[in-house]
Amino acid sequence: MFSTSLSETQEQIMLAARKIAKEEVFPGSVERDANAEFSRDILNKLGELGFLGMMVPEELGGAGFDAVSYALAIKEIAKADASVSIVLSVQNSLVNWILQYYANDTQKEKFLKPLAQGIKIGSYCLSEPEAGSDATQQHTIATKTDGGWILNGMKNWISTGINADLNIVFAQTNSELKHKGITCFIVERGTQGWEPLKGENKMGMRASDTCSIAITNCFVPDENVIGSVGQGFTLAMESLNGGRIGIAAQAVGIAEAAFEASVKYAKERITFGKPIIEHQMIQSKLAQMSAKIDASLLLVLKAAHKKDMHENFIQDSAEAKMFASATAVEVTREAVQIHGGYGYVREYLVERYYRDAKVTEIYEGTSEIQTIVIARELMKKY
Ligand code: COS
Repeated sequence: MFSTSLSETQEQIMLAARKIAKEEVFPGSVERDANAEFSRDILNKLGELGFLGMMVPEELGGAGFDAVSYALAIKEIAKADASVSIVLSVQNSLVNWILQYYANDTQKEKFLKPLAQGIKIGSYCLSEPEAGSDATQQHTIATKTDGGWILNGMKNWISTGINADLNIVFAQTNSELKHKGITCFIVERGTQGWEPLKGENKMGMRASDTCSIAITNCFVPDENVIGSVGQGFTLAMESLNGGRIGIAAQAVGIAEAAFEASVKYAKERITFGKPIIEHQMIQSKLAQMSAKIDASLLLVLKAAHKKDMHENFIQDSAEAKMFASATAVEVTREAVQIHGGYGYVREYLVERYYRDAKVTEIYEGTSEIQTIVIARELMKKY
């Protein structure tokens, strides 16, 4: 049964993540945003502490957290710097998850262990210029050759694409079979024909890199096929179910940061002879913000709990992402409003939170896609 109270371990992991976020992740976040600077140093530190292999079992080099603890840790890191949290979310819920559940023992030893130990960073390459929401439309082609496959195509919007050491890549191995002809590969950094292009100049999440990847006659050996040939779309969809918990947790973290900044500011700022927190219109905003953040967190915890219990959580993770991302956008917009003109300039953090929040409604399935996922699950039930 889903309970809102955390276990002692979950509470401790959240508090540990909060401390690390404050001490190691927050410092320099303003400058990293301004300079669009990716910090490998911070990821190395987080990796040493187990944050790059949170849900991977200890025998495979990970920290062995449950999904609830994972979501709480992502929330805390996102509160300090959402750009860092997206790297963790992609690595933990997409890349590591696929390898943990679908890689063979040799692949786990070679690829999953260094990821889980925080030595390597991973990316997840599904999106293409013509395959975003409609993910079945993979135009990257993998052609069979002696001992492996030759990949050709273009990937788009790849988080950590420039800095990743290992890349999970989906490609069409049999176009006639449509989505049942998609296969999952792992491509190592530096492989000939694998070329990350210039980083995108983004509105938010500026300290994480996002790029397109040109794939030209890129040879990938048979031993780098993850799962079986033709099973790739299932891996993509199943991993995204869990990925959406990470993004929802990230959205809650951004919203919490904006809310706390707003309360602090509202207590300090005086208008009409009193702190603005004493004005009912500000109180109304804060009450709405608080209620929606609480509701979002509960949806995240419910989805994560069901994942931990090995129950079907497809609807739950889509609901958590849809609601939490809308909340993050609304809360950060109101935070800017509460700050007035000060909210619109870089001296205060809320304008960054507003910019960072928007993409949570877009990546790992837009809000519109989440409504489709929810509605399809509902139709199966009723
Ligand atoms: N979990 C597990 N399997 C799923 C699934 C899910 N959430 N959604 C679909 N599938 C499976 C289906 O069961 C079906 O399997 P079979 O062919 O074996 O029966 C297969 O995937 C195809 O499903 P469907 O026919 O529903 O595919 P659609 O083309 O209609 O698309 C959506 C389904 C829209 C849900 C899917 O394309 C999607 O999630 N798109 C968003 C992708 C995304 O998040 N992009 C961002 C990239 S990462 S930044």
